[in-house]
Amino acid sequence: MTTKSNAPRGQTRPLGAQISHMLKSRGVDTIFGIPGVHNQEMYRGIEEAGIRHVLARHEQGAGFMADGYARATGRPGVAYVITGPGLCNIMTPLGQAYSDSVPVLAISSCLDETAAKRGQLHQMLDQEKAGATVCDWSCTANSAQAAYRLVDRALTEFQTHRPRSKHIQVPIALLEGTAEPAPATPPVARVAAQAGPDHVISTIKSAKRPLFVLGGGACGDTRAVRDVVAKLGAASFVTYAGRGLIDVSADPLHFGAYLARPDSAKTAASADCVIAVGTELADVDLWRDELGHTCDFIRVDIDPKVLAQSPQDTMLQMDATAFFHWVLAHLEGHTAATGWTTAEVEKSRAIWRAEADAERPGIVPVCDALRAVMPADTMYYSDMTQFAYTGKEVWDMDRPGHWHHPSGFGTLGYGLPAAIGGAVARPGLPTVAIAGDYGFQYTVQELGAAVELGLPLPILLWDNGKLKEIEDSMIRAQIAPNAVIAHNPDFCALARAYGAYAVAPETFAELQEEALKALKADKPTLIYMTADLSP
Ligand SMILES: Cc1ncc(C[n+]2csc(CCOP(=O)(O)OP(=O)(O)O)c2C)c(N)n1
Ligand SMILES: [Mg+2]
Repeated sequence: MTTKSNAPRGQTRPLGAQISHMLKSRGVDTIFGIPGVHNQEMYRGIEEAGIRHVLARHEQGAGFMADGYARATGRPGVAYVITGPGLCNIMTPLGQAYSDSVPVLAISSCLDETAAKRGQLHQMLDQEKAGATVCDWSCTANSAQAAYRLVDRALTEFQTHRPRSKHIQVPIALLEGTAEPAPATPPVARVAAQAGPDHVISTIKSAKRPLFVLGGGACGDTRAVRDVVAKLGAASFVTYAGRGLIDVSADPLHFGAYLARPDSAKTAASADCVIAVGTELADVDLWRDELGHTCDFIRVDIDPKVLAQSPQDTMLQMDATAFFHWVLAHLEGHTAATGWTTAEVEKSRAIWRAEADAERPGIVPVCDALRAVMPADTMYYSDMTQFAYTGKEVWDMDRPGHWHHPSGFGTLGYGLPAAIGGAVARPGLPTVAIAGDYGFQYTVQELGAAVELGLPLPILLWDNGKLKEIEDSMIRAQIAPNAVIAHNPDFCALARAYGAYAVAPETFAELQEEALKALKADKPTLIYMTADLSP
């Protein structure tokens, strides 16, 4: 620990404060968290550095807010938490950010000594390792220089690698001791321009029925993606994280986000070249083991671990934007004679939409009614509810990165706090939260934070009076449904108790009106919806 410094007076501060100054110098303008006696030195610097702090009501809320902020901006979402329970409480959001490739950085305090001294406040057996189970990495800084290096390493890796959650912990005495400031100049992340081998271009160009599968990792230069797909006359699917990369109203060969429909395997089997970009093709994308293709398969991903999952395919370890620019450069003068027909795409889409409607009745018309009126740049954050599962399939997006869902980890309680982080990140732009009656109660207390912040946030609450997805699953498995009905509070009264607005529209027209009104309000509005909503 540095206690002497050659820095001019006023620059030497407790390390906790220096870390906040350092983050500010690296572009961090907002930190989500909860202070305690262990990490209060990190709070000494926050106001001085000019960083806004959002006080969550639970560290889980802080973590999801940081995640929502990061998904809205592409910039790191940062959270401050205390030793022990603070870190434990934020582990769920860290696991969510890990699985969904979101740049979230949690900085916590930790005890100075754990081996020889038991029974200390907030003590746990191995906090660093606990963090490592849900993060890309979890490291302890044992000096100020190490803390600075770890922060810069995290921020650099967010830009140069697949972004995933990271955890840095700093011993309390180190946070309290004085330290020189962090190095002034942040490291510059450089991603080299890349090109793939020529045979990939010729395979793609000679295909008659090329099919793109676009995941969240393909989000970057949307125009380049659309140009490549159009110039090749390719058909396309998006994963849930890639929704909006292709606008179905402008591209009649876009199948949408229906990859999880079993029959999409037949479509994949009818392609003569599949190009999967920025997608793991994970269980939660396909809900089956295989995509279903039998042809050439080209995988493009920044993460070698994703590519290593299918070594038999053509693998390109590349940044998605670099890939699309590289392909585009080879498509000048190329005229595609597409083997796909708009009729086959339209037919499949209509069947899949009808299937989605039949599986979870009553949701599709509500989605349609809302989609018809919501502003184009609205950003949605959904929880694990049937409303979202259906919405993610049938609600076509015309731009990427505007519907965020806790896909990989599948965590209840994500919707509201993540939407708060998103709304904080995009002041003046429309943000919407979507939750089910059960999941909403995991993080309902963050209504307090949303009210405090005066966020014009509509919260679409889909109340079917139960854990309906689980009940449906039990019935399919021939288990007599149990533990799927919970006593619900009066949600509107609860929201009002927090100081939010609450409405219970009865018709689609009222719902549309209330949703638009909520986007202009001075506080969040709970919009209570049930299957009784009538057209
Ligand atoms: C932290 C966590 N615990 C448990 C689950 C399992 N789970 C998934 S959906 C669900 C029920 C959600 O009920 P509700 O929010 O009312 O949505 P609905 O399915 O009724 O639309 C449960 C318990 C989960 N995804 N996450
Ligand atoms: Mg429910």
